[in-house]
Amino acid sequence: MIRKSFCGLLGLVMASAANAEWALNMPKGVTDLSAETYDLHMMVFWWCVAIGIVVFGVMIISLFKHRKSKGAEPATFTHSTAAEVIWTAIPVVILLIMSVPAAETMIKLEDTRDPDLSVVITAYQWKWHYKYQDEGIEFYSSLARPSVDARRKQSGVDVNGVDNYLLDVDNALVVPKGAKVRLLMTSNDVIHSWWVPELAIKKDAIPGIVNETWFKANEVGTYRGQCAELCGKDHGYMPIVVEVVEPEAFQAWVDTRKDDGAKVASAQ
Ligand SMILES: [Cu+2]
Repeated sequence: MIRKSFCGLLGLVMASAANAEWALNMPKGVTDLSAETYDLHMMVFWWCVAIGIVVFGVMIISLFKHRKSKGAEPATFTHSTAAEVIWTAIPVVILLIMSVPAAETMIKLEDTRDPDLSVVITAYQWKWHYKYQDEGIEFYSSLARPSVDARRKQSGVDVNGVDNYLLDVDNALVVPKGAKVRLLMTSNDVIHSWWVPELAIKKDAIPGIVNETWFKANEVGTYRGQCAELCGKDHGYMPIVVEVVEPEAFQAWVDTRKDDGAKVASAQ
C-alpha cells in the first residue's frame, strides 16, 4: 500500500517534470521579482516543513513513549505560564524573521517609478483593452477565434486539436525585453484581475480605481495568463497573452501598428 502510494507520488512528480504545462509548484517566472517571489514562497514552504516535522515529531514521540500500555501516568498540572509564553514567542519570532525579506520584495513590487513603457489596461466583460501611453497605440485583446469556435455547444470541434485552447488571444500585449513596463489597471464594468504567473503579477482591475504594478522581463517569449476574478458568465474566456520581444522587434511592431492606425484614420 505504502509502496503503491509512493510510486503514485513519484509518477506524479515525474509527470509534472515531463509536462511543463502541468506543474505542482508555482513557476519561477522570467523577471527578477518573480524569482524573488518564488524564493520567498519556497522559504516559507521549508519553514512550514521544518515546523511540521518538529511539531508532529514531538507529538508522535510523546504518544509513543507515554502510552498507557507502558503504565504512563497522566500529568496533573492544568496550566503552565512558561509553556504559553514559549509557544507564543517562538511563532512571533518566526513570523518576524519571515517578514523582513517579504517586506523588502513588496517594497520593490510597489516601486513603479521611472518606467520605460506605460500601458493602461482596462478590463471589460469579457476582454482586455491595452493602451500604450506614449506610443499612441491601443487595441482590444479578446479570446482567439479558434477557441471561440471550439467552445460553442455542439461546435463539432475537438478542443484537444486547438492550440492553447482558451489561453490565446487575437492581439497580444507586446513589450520589449529588459524594459521596465508600468501597468495601470482599471475596469469598465465589474472587478477583474490581470494575472500572468510567469511575471508574478496578479492585480485587480477595479472600476473607478487605477491600480499600478510593473515588470521587467528578462527573457523573450510568450507568457499566458487569465482573468483571476469571477467577473460574470464569460470569466473563463478572457485570457491574457504577453509577448516579450527584442527591443528592435518591439520598435518594428510599434511602427507597423502606427501605420495601421494611420490607414484606419485616413479611411474614415
Ligand atoms: Cu474578468
